[in-house]
Amino acid sequence: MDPLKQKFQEKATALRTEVKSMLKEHGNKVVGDVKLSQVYGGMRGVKSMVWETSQLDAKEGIRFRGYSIPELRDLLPQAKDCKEPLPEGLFWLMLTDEIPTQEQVEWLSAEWAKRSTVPEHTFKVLDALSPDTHPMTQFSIAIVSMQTDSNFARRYAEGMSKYDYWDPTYEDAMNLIARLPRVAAYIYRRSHHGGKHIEPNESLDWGGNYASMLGIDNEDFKSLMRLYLTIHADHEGGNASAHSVHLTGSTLSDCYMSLASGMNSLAGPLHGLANQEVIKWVFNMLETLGTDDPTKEQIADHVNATLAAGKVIPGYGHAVLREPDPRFMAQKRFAGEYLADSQIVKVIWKVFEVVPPILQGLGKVKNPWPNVDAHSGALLVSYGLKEYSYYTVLFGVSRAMGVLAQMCWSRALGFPLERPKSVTTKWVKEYLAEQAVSG
Ligand code: CMX
Repeated sequence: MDPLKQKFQEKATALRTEVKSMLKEHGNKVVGDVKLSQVYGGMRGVKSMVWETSQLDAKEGIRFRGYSIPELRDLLPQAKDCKEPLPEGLFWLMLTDEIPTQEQVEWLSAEWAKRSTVPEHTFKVLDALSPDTHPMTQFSIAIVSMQTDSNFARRYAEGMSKYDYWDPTYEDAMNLIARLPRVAAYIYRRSHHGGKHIEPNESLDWGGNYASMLGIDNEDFKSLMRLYLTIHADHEGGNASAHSVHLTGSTLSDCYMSLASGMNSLAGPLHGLANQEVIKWVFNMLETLGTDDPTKEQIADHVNATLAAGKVIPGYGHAVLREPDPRFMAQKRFAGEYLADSQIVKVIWKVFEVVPPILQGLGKVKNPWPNVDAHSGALLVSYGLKEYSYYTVLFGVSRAMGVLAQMCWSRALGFPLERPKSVTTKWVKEYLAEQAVSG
């Protein structure tokens, strides 16, 4: 058994026993109330699932296994001559609850390189699609097409014990994550570079190799990719992409089917697609104003015109966060170190000064601050990756690590089919009437 799998099995076996006895003793304890406004309001704040790999605090932002993003930057192993963390280290941490050593992370880079061969039929499936098919559509189709290789589906068909579910799930998660950079880079090169593909370089780490296959030959871009793939990986379980993977996975759909489900959620403009919408909105503003250096007043006018047209300001607001997103701040820090002269970065920073007071002034927006998607496009444009319809695929490659690490945990802890209760408005009216009578 490989060292990561062995560590995971030890930890998961212990936690499964602990959770079982905790539920025996405390299973009836109440952990929250649900208000009618939450039932109609997208279930905000309803505690309804367990997600081991990360937890989100409204003010502090995300913590992965208890560590904030700045802490991870200090603690996770790095590639040679790079100051950003290796995403492999975060995956190890999410799966085992332990900060890995340099040696463990190098093992994982090599292991993913070994597992990274994409089936030939996936390239054929992609080649059958028009190159102008949205990259997220291509990504989702490519992921499902690889399901032919699912260990879980095969073992389930053969009749596996439920106590073994975690094992082929781990194998599928590792294989799928290993293959995603190749698939994602293939989509980019076929859609935007006439199908001139770049072969993988197996001596590179997971993020460095992805950067190299995209065709951006720049060491700082590799550093950006390592940071980007680390910070987008997980955001606790209730966000739409994670929750979709969790829900689909709870039916015992395998990692391929479940991840595709999550990617289809990520492709919505209120979620991951917001990263393309942000830069599209900024480009549109610069074109409308006829300048690449707008004043704050000009930006404010454009923001107000967007709101007056009944649209949201992409990259701002969040369902849980109530402060600037630490993932935004991590990208801002990167931009300050590597790209302080970039004109598009300067525009994003000015937008950051202008938008929050305007949104605050509307009196209804719960969080006027930027989220993760507000900054990423400016970094990518600065390195020449300007084709913004591709941006959500980058997010998706990263998100796979968090949701699939959790899927290993969900299988190991024996989580059941997810099946919450829904009600009709007629039921709500009758319930309210009964409550009124009973006083
Ligand atoms: N611009 C304009 N209006 C906004 C807004 C924004 N950025 N964010 C929230 N609002 C509005 C809502 O549309 C809602 O208006 P109505 O009452 O008229 O319907 C009101 O403010 C209250 O919304 P909220 O409770 O503050 O926010 P929600 O939890 O409902 O929604 C989110 C959260 C992210 C969907 C919303 O802030 C938004 O649409 N933001 C822009 C899209 C975006 O950046 N999404 C990416 C989020 C991060 C990610 O998942 O990748």
